[in-house]
Amino acid sequence: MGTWGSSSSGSGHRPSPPESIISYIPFSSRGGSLQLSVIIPTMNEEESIGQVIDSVRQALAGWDYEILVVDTNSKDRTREIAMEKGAVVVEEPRRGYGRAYKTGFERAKGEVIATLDADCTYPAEEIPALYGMLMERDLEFITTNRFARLEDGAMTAKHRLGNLALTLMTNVLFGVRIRDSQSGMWVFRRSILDRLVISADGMPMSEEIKIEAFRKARSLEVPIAYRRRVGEVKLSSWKDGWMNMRFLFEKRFRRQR
Ligand SMILES: Nc1nc2c(ncn2[C@@H]2O[C@H](COP(=O)(O)OP(=O)(O)OP(=O)(O)O)[C@@H](O)[C@H]2O)c(=O)[nH]1
Ligand SMILES: [Mg+2]
Repeated sequence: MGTWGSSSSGSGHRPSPPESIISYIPFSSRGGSLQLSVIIPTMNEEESIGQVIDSVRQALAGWDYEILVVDTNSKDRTREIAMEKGAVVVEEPRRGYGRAYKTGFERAKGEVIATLDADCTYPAEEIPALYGMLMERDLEFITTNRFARLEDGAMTAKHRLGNLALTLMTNVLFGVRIRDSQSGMWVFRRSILDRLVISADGMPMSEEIKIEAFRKARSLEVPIAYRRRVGEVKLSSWKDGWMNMRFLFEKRFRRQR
């Protein structure tokens, strides 16, 4: 099955035991299936989480789905609002965007998983079309390109430049062809997680899942609209940009997976 592992625990250490027996069951053969799991990672997103859940519900009326909100120590009303709106709240106290997704994947019951941020930037209304494309074209993984329809003010020039550099380097180092290596909206079959090696616990998980999927699964990048964020920015541009760049080199030259 897929290797989740946190980055590494030093030599001579025994691998830590799985958090639950469910970790032993391949993603491809887990029971209790739903059509779709929508996973939303959150950290202090009370201003926007309600609106994001509402837009997912509106888009998926009549579908057989669940919404998992994976929350890391929110000090505001994020968890309360998510519960009030009927989402399943999964508490993941360990920091990290990638960590939150790995925990969400372990809990997801959907045959297909859709992801998006809790900040109203991604178009939840496009989930059904992306799902349809996945099925009709017999794809396994779809990621999205935010640069296709970028709303005014949705991304600073600095972020745009950073994204461009990271995407270029991703393509050069891994021989893939994508336009937006940092998009956080993906729609994919849960079963492919058995094949993907996802080592990053932080923001680099976003580029890593695309690299893995584009190399190991039938994958496509699709244009979407991207909107201005609601609520406080969690990203530290220089620090996260640098970590993402460093991760690409480490994955390519050190980890050799
Ligand atoms: N559970 C969890 N969620 C996180 C963590 N870090 C970020 N998030 C969430 O992950 C999503 C992406 O984070 P953002 O701050 O929006 O990062 P970004 O989209 O790259 O940057 P913006 O352009 O500012 O939106 C948001 O919904 C955050 O609340 C974390 O450590 N744990
Ligand atoms: Mg965001």
